[in-house]
Order: sequence, then structure tokens, then C-alpha cells
Amino acid sequence: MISEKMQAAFCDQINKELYSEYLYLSMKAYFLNLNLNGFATWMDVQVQEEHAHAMGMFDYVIERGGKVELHSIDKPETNWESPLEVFRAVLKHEEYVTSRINALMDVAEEERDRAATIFLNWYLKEQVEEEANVGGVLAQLEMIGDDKSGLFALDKELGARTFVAPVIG
Ligand code: OFO
Repeated sequence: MISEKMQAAFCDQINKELYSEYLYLSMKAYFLNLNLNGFATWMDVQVQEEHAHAMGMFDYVIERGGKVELHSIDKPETNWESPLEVFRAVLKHEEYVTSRINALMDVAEEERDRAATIFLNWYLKEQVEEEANVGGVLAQLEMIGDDKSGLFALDKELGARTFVAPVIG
């Protein structure tokens, strides 16, 4: 059985993962409006990943005999100055999420909930990967600067990304 404190911390994180899904959906809309369809595809994969992250925790809480309480999702940003600004915002957001997963780990340790700690290891590793992926795209955008042909080449590259359902836990 999961403790009340651990359950509340997971429900809070489910909300943050769903907010991430919403934020990336908003970014997908931004890119579609710019006709940068490859960037939009990349964001769509991100949307699906965040949904999977939320559902992984959802299923875990239920499996441990807990109760999932959903909270309202904040309205995400809808506009950015450029693709570069979008990816700066993504990296900042992912760093924030990493700090929240670490805080969740702290609760698991305080509650001496070893199963939760083991479960959360997957999320920590995933955050390392996410930050590295986003950092890679950001570095490319910084190099491209105002070069439109570089932007279109990157759009083509990002459009090849496909969603692979993660095996969580
Ligand atoms: Fe759920 O990893 Fe991004 O936010």
C-alpha cells in the first residue's frame, strides 16, 4: 500500500506530466502555423511521450492500491519569438521536471518506499535522455542562427522522429 504522502506526490507529478503534454501540444500548434511540419512532428512525439509518463505514474499508483486524484492543468504558453526560443523553453521546462522527479525521489526515501524509488529510477534516466536530446536540437538551432536553409534542413531531420511506446518501470 502506498502512503498518503507518496500518493499525493505522485498525483502532483501526474499533473506536471500532463501539463508537459499540454505545453508540447501548444508548441506543436505554433510550428504547424509556421509550416515547420518536421518540428511539429518532433513535438507530437514529445506529446505522446509525456502522456505515457503521466500514465505510467497513474497505473503505478493504482497498482499500489492508491487513489489517483487529478488536478486542473495550467494553461500553457501559446507564442514564442522563434524556434530557438521554443527550444530554450523546452530545455528550461525539462530541467524543472528533472528537479521535480528528484523531489519525488526524496519523498520516496523519506517514506522508506523502496518500490517507489526503484520505479522512479526509470524517470530519472529518462530525464537525462530528454535533456540531452533537447540540448542537441538547441545547439543546432544556435548554430543555424538566421540561416533559413539550415532551418529547413533541420525541419526535415526532426520530421523523421517516431514515437516508440516506452516500457516504464
Ligand atoms: Fe515527462 O519528461 Fe518531459 O517533461
